[in-house]
Amino acid sequence: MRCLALDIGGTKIAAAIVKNGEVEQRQQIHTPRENVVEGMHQALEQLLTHYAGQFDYVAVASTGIINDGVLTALNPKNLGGLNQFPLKESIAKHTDKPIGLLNDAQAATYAEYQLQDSEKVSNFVFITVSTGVGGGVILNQQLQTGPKGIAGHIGHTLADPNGPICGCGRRGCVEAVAAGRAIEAVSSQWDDPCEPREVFERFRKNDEKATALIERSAKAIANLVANLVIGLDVQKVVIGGSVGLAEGYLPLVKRFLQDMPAVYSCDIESAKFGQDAGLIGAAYWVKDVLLDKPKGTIYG
Ligand code: ADP
Ligand code: BMX
Ligand code: ZN
Repeated sequence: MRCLALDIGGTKIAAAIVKNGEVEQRQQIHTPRENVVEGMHQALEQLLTHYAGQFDYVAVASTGIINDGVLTALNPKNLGGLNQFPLKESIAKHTDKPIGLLNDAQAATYAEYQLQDSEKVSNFVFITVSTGVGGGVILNQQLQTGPKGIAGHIGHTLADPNGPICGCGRRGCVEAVAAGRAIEAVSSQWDDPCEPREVFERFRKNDEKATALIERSAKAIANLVANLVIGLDVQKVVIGGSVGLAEGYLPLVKRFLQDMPAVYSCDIESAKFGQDAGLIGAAYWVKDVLLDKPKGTIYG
């Protein structure tokens, strides 16, 4: 079966044909930042038209809470203010093939868990540190999507009660402290402003301000990992997203975790599928859970 996989993030939309876990014809466009509703409809039309006739089903991994085919932004600021979007309906205008959807981090979790030895690792978490901070949780070898698709939104647990207000409305979320946009919110105000990519370059050259900013992010993620270990007995965490995969980031998270008592520790690795985890995971999940499901089975 050939899958048209789409991965819609706050910064970029990736698309590819995925067949037997292999990614072909990958392309990437910017997530619309202005006229976001119309922009999203147009981006989807453009991608569906481009791949027309080349797939048997569509699998979408998207930022936001994905429930009943609708995208609800928990943090609308990550999507230029887009709050509610009829994702499935918009895609269905351009294809009569089956369409399945789930949250982007849940999808990446599903992909990365395929690479684990499920006998040894039954409780597993994936964290993306990207535009926002997303997550997916596997408990007893099963991906948790939750009754409303919310499960895994661990970027909106508390990092700092006195921290910045998050785009979701709560104060001090992990996302408001650790995400790419959180780093940018600070670095764009410097006398010598720069984007997160450049903050990382300065951090690697031991620039003091850049190091403090990256450390603030990594410390929040280390504390998030510790909370998951102690709350859910998570055995392994995989980290992805452009910030999470940036050189020097993971060693910092590990270092902060090692500073804590041993009971809070677990294995941490970077995403083996890298930037393709969402595409591959969506393709597998939609096939396994929606298309191949035994008749009469009801999922989320
Ligand atoms: P998305 O959130 O759309 O899935 P990414 O995983 O690429 O996309 O995350 C985007 C965020 O990562 C942005 O805040 C951006 O500034 C930041 N970013 C992009 N490239 C890098 C890099 N090489 N190093 C560090 N941060 C990066
Ligand atoms: C936000 C939230 C999550 C998402 C996470 C990572 C929105 C629009 N998104 O916490 O659903 O999984 O960001 O998303 O509320 P990304 O865009 O950084 O990949
Ligand atoms: Zn939040």
